[in-house]
Amino acid sequence: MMYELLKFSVHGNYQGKLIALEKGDEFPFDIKRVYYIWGNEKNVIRGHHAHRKLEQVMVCVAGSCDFILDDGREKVKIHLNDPSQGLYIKHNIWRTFTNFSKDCVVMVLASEYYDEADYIRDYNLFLNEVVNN
Ligand code: T46
Repeated sequence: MMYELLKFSVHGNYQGKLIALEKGDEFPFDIKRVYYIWGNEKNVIRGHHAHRKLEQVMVCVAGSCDFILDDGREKVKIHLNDPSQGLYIKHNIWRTFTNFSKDCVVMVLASEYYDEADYIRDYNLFLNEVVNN
């Protein structure tokens, strides 16, 4: 399976809404790192890489964008526009993301600390390393 869409429980009342994420039934791993991405022009294409080990959950906390995932055999496009939804991507999946709304903020929860050696940034290397082995 290339990805899972996680649905988070929302605590809501007259004040507004709140989501809390911690490892357990609703969240798959211990979070070691959080980063967020915003201020992208609509048609910018980010990503263009896979990870050897890292697992991540992407949450579009404001606005919307599209993730395109590729396991070397097929591609899928997932539209994110709901802060109560998390896109869970395990390792060995090539990803790009684009089609950013002006107000888009993507928060990413990661299973590992930042490590450039974990990135596969060459598509042919990805195919050789991941798909053909
Ligand atoms: C991913 C997608 C969704 C750091 O110094 N620390 C970090 O934790 C991260 C994520 C990045 N950086 C530096 C490395 C680059 O100089 O920030 C710069 C931009 O990173 P990158 O070009 O990898 O950004 P994206 O948007 O292409 O990819 C990022 C994540 O790197 C990646 O894991 O899955 O967001």
